[in-house]
Amino acid sequence: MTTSRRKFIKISALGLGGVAASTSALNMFGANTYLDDLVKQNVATKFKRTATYCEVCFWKCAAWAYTNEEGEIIKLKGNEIDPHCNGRLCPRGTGGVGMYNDGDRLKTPLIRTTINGEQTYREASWDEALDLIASKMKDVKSKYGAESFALLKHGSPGSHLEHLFKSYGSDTIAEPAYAQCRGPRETGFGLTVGSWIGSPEPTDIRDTKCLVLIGSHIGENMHNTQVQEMSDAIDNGATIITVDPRLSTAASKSEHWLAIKPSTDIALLLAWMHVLIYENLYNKEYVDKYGYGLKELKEHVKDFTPEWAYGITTIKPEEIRKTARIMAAAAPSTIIHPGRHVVWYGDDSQRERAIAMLNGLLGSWGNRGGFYFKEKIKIPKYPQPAYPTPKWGWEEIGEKYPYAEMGITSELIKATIPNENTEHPIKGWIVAGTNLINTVPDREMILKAMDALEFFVVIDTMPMEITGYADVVLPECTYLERYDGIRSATNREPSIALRQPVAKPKYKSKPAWWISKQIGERLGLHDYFDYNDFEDVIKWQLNKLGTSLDEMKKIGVKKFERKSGPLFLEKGQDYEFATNSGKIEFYSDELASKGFDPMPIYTPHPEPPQGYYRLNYGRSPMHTFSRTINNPNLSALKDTNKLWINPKVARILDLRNEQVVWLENQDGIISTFSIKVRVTERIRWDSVYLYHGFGHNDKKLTRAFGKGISDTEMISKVHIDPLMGGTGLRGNFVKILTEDPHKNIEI
Ligand SMILES: Nc1nc2c(c(=O)[nH]1)N[C@H]1C(S)=C(S)[C@@H](COP(=O)(O)OP(=O)(O)OC[C@H]3O[C@@H](n4cnc5c(=O)[nH]c(N)nc54)[C@H](O)[C@@H]3O)O[C@H]1N2
Ligand SMILES: Nc1nc2c(c(=O)[nH]1)N[C@H]1C(S)=C(S)[C@@H](COP(=O)(O)OP(=O)(O)OC[C@H]3O[C@@H](n4cnc5c(=O)[nH]c(N)nc54)[C@H](O)[C@@H]3O)O[C@H]1N2
Ligand code: SF4
Ligand SMILES: [Mo]
Repeated sequence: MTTSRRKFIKISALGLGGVAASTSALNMFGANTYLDDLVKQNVATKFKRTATYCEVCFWKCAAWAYTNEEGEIIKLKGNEIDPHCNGRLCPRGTGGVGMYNDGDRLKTPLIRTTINGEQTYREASWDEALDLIASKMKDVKSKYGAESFALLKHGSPGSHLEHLFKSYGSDTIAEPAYAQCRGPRETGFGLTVGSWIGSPEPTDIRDTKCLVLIGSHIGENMHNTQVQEMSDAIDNGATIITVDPRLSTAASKSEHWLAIKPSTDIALLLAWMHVLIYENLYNKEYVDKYGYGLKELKEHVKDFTPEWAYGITTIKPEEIRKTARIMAAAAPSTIIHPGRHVVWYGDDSQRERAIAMLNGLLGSWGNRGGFYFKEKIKIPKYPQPAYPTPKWGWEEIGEKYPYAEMGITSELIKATIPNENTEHPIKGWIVAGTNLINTVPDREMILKAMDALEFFVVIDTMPMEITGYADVVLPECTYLERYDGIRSATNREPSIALRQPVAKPKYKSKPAWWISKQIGERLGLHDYFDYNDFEDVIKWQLNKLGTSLDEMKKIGVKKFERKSGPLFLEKGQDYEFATNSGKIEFYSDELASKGFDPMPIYTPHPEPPQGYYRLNYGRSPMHTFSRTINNPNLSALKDTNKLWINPKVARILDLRNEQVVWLENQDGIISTFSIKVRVTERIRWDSVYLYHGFGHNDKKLTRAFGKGISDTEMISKVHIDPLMGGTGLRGNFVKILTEDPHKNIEI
């Protein structure tokens, strides 16, 4: 093992982490060493530590927040016993305190008003804003039914609002973490092994011998324990195989980087299955016992040889064979990682199914070094009446997708635009914790929908793009200033974590639980909010769980014993998978009966027209989506994105490093802002690449405004997954403009 490999994406105990930690990162996190020095000098007792969990992304790492005598938050540190972080926060998590300190935060409720013919916001009191919202919700309910008020949400605030909506009678609810994120993988794995992957993923990376990443860029995708476990796996000699058209950080640390032609992954997956089956390398004992439909699969992949796949994927046949043999040799301690943001080309549930099937052939599901059987603690429900049953909800609106198991954001938005279906009108929205403008593709559609709304509320911490369209804007306080629901997530062993206020809410901001309760009471829903403070709810729940708020304040995280049985299958154990056949389904009768392909097939996708390049995007290690770009700590580490261009393309177009360019997509959409070029071999010549989340166009974001290009702005075409409605985002093409297209136009 070389040292450079060992250094791979370690998240250090100080929270300074990541491959991309630069000198400026070191300076920036220098603030933490101050505290550590004090701890060493034994004066740390002056600092108070308060338990919380991070909200900078959805891994929800449990943390200790240290405050000084003035009550200022000095530092965030991972909770040592937390299985989500093992005592280490990623750089974004450490920088979370910047969310609290950001002077650009929303400070007071705002109500849209017109002054001298100009629309603007005026400051309002909480009472006025809440009264207005409640009266509009009553209005919509009496005119159209509660169902016509929709909730678009993400993250912790979403659950409080969801409770309000369900009490009020609406299940017209959706979140981008489904149809713009992981939906297809839940469908693909659900149909094949009978289980959602969920979050955190039940991948036993720390004990794996072979980890295969299909466009999953762990290391830039900073999901904490996965990065840590991958680093350990590399130290322990695991083989990493990365399939990515870009030399991602993970790819650069891999023994095998397969620089696949974008959109052709299913062909590779089929060829791998061909090799495993026809070279008799699959896990025969496991497949005989737990598999269903191998015979059909064998016939199906007969002609999908590595030579066939080579013509499609550009990956050499010997490379396909070699990597298949490596996976088989390591099996069942092999993981073909499901990925997470998997809405790519519209056939995503089928690609995920192919991934699940490969894992099945290798015997990875339920085996050490593969996938473990996850478990979580059910949080007892605080006493309340049953929710009313809505007449319709997210399932009834828009196009129907048989395997959609949650609301589809884009369908809900589309259905808001007045259409011939008058049965399910959507007239009001509350948007909480999601910046739809930078999150959901097809901006024109979103603008039209917002235009058609009778009433529109946004609950956010920051003046993001979406807030500018609302009738009422409510400032939520940050996660460091509030209680939220007890964290309970699946893991190797169940655990819970506490979030409580570390500091008093700044300005006039308030927590989402309070906002929901206030609106609920104004709607006469007192019985659903039968507590004074959310603390009461948490206290009650913790007592039911055999602990207490006092104990949780001391420990932050509590682990529980597993009750569902061992982590892995015993040798020869009888086991029923939660599929129709009770087995891992290589062939799906269920899909066939609904008119879908019972086994995945490869279909070619549109290619970039002459002069255009495929728009590829991904995660910046120092940021979460668009939400952290303005964060003072994190923008100091990375304040803009760049456009990665292959040297061949740079030569053809005569582009240099740092040159300023603009983008125009296949539908003639031109980027609002410019971006600097980064010429690099790390991206294929048929694509360009940029980090997601940049290109903010709200001037109130003083650090983020106008920095870089928003990938979302360039995505106007979506390829919809016919199984579950996911919006494939990777079929957009851009050309590079070297002249300012906005000359003489003020933005
Ligand atoms: N083009 C493109 N689109 C994508 C993706 C992509 O890579 N490219 N990724 C997709 C994926 S995987 C996902 S999961 C989604 C994510 O989608 P979103 O979660 O919508 O992503 P953000 O843009 O970060 O928007 C979060 C919003 O919540 C606000 N916020 C942050 N903390 C709080 C809080 O505590 N309370 C409240 N009320 N608001 C808060 C932020 O200020 C911000 O406005 O985006 C999807 N969309
Ligand atoms: N730092 C950071 N970490 C995050 C987040 C964040 O905002 N910031 N968000 C979190 C969330 S909610 C999610 S869903 C995950 C998403 O994280 P992942 O699921 O790991 O990543 P994606 O964004 O889907 O993948 C981007 C990679 O896919 C490659 N790619 C593009 N096209 C193709 C193709 O056709 N085939 C193949 N094989 N590869 C392709 C790109 O080159 C890039 O390397 O990240 C999570 N972690
Ligand atoms: S992975 Fe990082 S940003 Fe996400 S919850 Fe953990 S510390 Fe916070
Ligand atoms: Mo996501």
